[in-house]
Amino acid sequence: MARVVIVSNRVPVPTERGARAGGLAVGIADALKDGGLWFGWSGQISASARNPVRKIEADKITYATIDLNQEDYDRFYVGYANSTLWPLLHFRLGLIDFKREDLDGYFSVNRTFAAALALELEPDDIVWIHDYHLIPLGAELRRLGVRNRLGFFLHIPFVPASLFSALPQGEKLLRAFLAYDVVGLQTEEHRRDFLDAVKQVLGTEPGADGAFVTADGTSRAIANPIGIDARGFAAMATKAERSTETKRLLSSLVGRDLVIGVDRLDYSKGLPNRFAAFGKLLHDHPEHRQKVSYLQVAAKSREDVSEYQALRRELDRKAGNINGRYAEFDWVPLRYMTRPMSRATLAGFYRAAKVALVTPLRDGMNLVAKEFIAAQDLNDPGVLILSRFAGAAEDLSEALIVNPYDPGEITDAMHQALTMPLEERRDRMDRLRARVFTITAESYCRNFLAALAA
Ligand code: GDG
Repeated sequence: MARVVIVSNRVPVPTERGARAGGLAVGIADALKDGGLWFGWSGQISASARNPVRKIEADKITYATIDLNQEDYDRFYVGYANSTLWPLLHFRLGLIDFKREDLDGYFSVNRTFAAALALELEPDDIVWIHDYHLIPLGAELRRLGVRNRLGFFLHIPFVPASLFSALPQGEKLLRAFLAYDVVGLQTEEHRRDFLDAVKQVLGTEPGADGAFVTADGTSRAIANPIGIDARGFAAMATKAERSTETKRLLSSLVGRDLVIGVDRLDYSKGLPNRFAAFGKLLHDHPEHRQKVSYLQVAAKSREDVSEYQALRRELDRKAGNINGRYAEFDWVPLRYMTRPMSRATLAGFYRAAKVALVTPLRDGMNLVAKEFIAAQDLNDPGVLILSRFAGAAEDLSEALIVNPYDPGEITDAMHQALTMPLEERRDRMDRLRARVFTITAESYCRNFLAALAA
């Protein structure tokens, strides 16, 4: 069987300590269950720039990483990837901070990755590249003569062609997708928008099956939603129910209902509107005062990007306002933490929660929604409130679906969730679980690799 090679910006090297937030590693680890190579950035910045590849072996997987130098990090990672592509592909043109040097740095780091990776590849390897940091990697590999099957998966949304056209030199980026045999997107909507941009910007007419002919052969765009290891996560949550952390949490609630949110601290996640909605709940429905506690875990992320620093200040202030206004000496309405927690602790907390708030303004998929569902106790399940702009909403229609641009809709959904009869909660959760246990990390990896091998 061909060896699988995974490439992602960050590599979850097993020796690294501590919890880190982020959805990508959660979903794709399954592709290497029979072993393989995982290649990418070490997460280290080193002065001597682009050190040779460092390797660690564990569980039949070789983790191979390279460092970036400070300039690479500033231009490629902080700059183009996270200050141009991330806001653009989350529909936030106003937050784009484009610099030509960043674009050059982005392509240059992709060339460096390609040069280092090409040396590691064997002729039959199947290469699966992940996410917006590495869009041009396939084209750079082809330039070096790599003939392997190359697949790419975009974890974040794609935008309509009219928005994409705002990207300076966007044509160059879009053309880079054509080097792949398969381009995967999270949802049908993202796939449609991607194919439409290919057509409008590059003038290449895709076939009905999402295939288009390129200089290198045929390329195909597929929708392939990511999932989680639902069984594993459910087991973790059941076990964590009896953990010290969950017991401490429950005893601190003294019988109050728990509302939970878990996100990277990112402007795509819609946290300010969520806080506003909770404030409005306490204002409009005084009967919930002292009866609910909302725990928001907002794990710090991308702290070198200025927009994230601004968001953090905004949330600090908003959390303070809500608590200053509504807290009692023995009740803090909003518990807001920016420190990450362990995955097992989170699993237990999801299971303890009555309501989960997943209200991004845009999200490729959103795995927190799926984790919350997998963690529920079916005898007394919680209620998921889900933004219609999360990719997950395409499939999870039995959640309470909201438009997060109107905090009032989130407030109404919270009230509905907190007062929902057990029967209805069970009914909805049953259907949601069926989806989350069908579309899993395993099915996601299997489908993509099958499409790539075809
Ligand atoms: C991107 C796309 C897509 C969060 N806080 C902590 C923590 N987390 C974990 C969650 C979940 C993951 O991070 C977040 O995944 P999401 O899918 O919600 O979001 P992104 O990080 O933005 O992921 C997204 C995903 O890629 C996969 O394709 O779904 O749309 O944006 O697993 O549990 N984990 C730990 N401590 C925390 O404090 N350990």
